[in-house]
Amino acid sequence: MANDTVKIPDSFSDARITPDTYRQMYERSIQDPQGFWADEARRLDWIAAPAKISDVSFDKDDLHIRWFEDGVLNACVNCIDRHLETRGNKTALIWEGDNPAYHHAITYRQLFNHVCRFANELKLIGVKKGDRVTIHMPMIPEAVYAMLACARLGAVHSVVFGGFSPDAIAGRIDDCGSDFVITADQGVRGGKGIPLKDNVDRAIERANHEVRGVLVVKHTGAQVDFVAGRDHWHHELALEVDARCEAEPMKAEDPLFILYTSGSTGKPKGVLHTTGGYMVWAAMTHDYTFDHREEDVFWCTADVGWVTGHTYIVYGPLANGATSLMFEGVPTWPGPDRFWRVVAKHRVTTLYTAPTAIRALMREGDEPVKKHDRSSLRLLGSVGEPINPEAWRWYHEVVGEGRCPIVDTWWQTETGGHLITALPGAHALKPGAASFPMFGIQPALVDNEGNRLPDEGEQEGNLVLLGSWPGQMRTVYGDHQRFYETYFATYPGTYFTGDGARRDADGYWWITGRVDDVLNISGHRLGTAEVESALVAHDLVAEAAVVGYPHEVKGQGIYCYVTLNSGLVPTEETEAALKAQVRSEIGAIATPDVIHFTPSLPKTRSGKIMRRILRKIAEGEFDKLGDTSTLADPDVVDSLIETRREMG
Ligand code: 6R9
Repeated sequence: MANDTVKIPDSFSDARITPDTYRQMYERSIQDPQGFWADEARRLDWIAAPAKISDVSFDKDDLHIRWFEDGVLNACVNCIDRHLETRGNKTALIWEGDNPAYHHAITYRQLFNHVCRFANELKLIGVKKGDRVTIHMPMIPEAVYAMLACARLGAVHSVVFGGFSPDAIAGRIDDCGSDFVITADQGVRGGKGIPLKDNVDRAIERANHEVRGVLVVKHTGAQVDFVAGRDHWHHELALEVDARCEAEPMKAEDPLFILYTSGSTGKPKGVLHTTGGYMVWAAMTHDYTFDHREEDVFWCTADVGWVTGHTYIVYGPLANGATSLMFEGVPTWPGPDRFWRVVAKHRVTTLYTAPTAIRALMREGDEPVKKHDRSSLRLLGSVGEPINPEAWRWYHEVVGEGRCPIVDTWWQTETGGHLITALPGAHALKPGAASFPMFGIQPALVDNEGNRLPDEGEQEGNLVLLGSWPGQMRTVYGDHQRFYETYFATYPGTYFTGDGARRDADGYWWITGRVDDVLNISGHRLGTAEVESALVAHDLVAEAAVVGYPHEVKGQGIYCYVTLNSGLVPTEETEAALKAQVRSEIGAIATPDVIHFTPSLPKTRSGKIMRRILRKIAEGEFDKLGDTSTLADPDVVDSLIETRREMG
């Protein structure tokens, strides 16, 4: 089932990238990178066009990555000013509030005014080029104004997701030494208030680094404390500034932003992206992957606190003069049909979301989807984790009415934008396959000893990338040594992704999951994602997470956490049926040892399942769960432990 393909629909026969153009452009991007990237760089407006294309070394003693080094540009100008002449009255942002009654559109001209004012306010409180500015905001247009205002001044933003705790914010303020914070009184999600300003206050108290200025956006009007001299209302400063602000000319390799992301060890890393290369990558991938058309309404459902929000709500779409939809709420509030109401209301053409959301919505059945008009949709996207074929098919058949291709985009915070993805007019689709490399990307596989696996035929191994691409992160902020150790020490000379992958006989790439999640059952390698996909393919199952645990005979056993569709009560029959399901989908070797039914799984606020915790619970090491502060709902853990104890 996972291997049948879905042909390129006729509606994409005139796509930007066809099978032939893909082949030609990919070939050129590898054979003539200078020429290819010089051409792609022209999609931006440069103050000084770059003559030097790249200067890269992954060597231990000389690790450096530079693209378009002698070019000069401003990212904000590329997202706004250059569109004013032809797209001044075009909608840049559509904002859909948590409350479905609230929504509005912001044109490029209005965006220009808002961002310039915001930038002038930042100047007023002392922000200068090169300063780090922490942004802790709800999903409101002011979050975008804040990011672009920083970019306009050459200040480096560090967006910290609105769901993070005061401790997490404090750690990030300290790590990059940010003197300024931009926040709002409150956020709202699913009708509930989130005390952002209070959290920032507590973070500043706990941080070692002294924060000099806080700019606060009034959103809900909730009562908040103010520290005189430090805190400023945005709407008050807005009265004192004008709506024009010169943009700072930036060198291509000047930093654009820092974004913190978790690794397998240590505290979160500050991933640093610079201006020229990142902007080329954001604009190019948004354009090609989503076959961007002028009249598109592009909805990326991520939060701007994650890289997906940075690249595909803000920088990519706006660099291309697109209409980008920004949603404050959650998929199932006030009802299970919220997503589809938004699609119908704003005539969304391109929907880009995560498998975890798709599975949650799938649980609600087809009716909430089908009662809304989805005729505007032409393309669907997936990001964040491997998508199981079952969810893929539902997304394709029910949501997209079988009309809309799905681009399954594999990439990372570190990569800036898509690296392996299907292109809707270029590739027949295989459900669950990330498919083919983006231009300039050379994926390769290595075994655990670091040996390159052949570039021909079916292979599975650790995914590395040969060479650089413009959107690649440049360093771990303040810790270049860690940058080397994390990504270049494992398989010297290559960038190690931390993911496992399989290339099938047709050359399609399948991401098998983080290699730290790979199971070894009686000496056989098995992707946790494969087992999960088999479980989720069962009619009764909504979601599953699989981890390894020590097993006397087999080395590792397979421990499956399973959430059934709403309203179902697990029985012995269910358990037997699921084991049989996995056995029949993969083979006897993959038969689950333990099935642990649970009403929900421990997830980060971005929806990633926290496997580290699941592994510890499976191992019975309840006192070694580590940091659970980033969980969306910490109570889940207690109930998992209780059930685990009962299971013995
Ligand atoms: C963009 C983003 C990166 C990790 C990555 C991989 C997983 C992301 C995926 C995918 C399979 C996809 N991942 N997209 N796995 N198919 N389409 O999510 O960045 O939060 O840094 O996570 O997510 O394991 O290594 P980030």
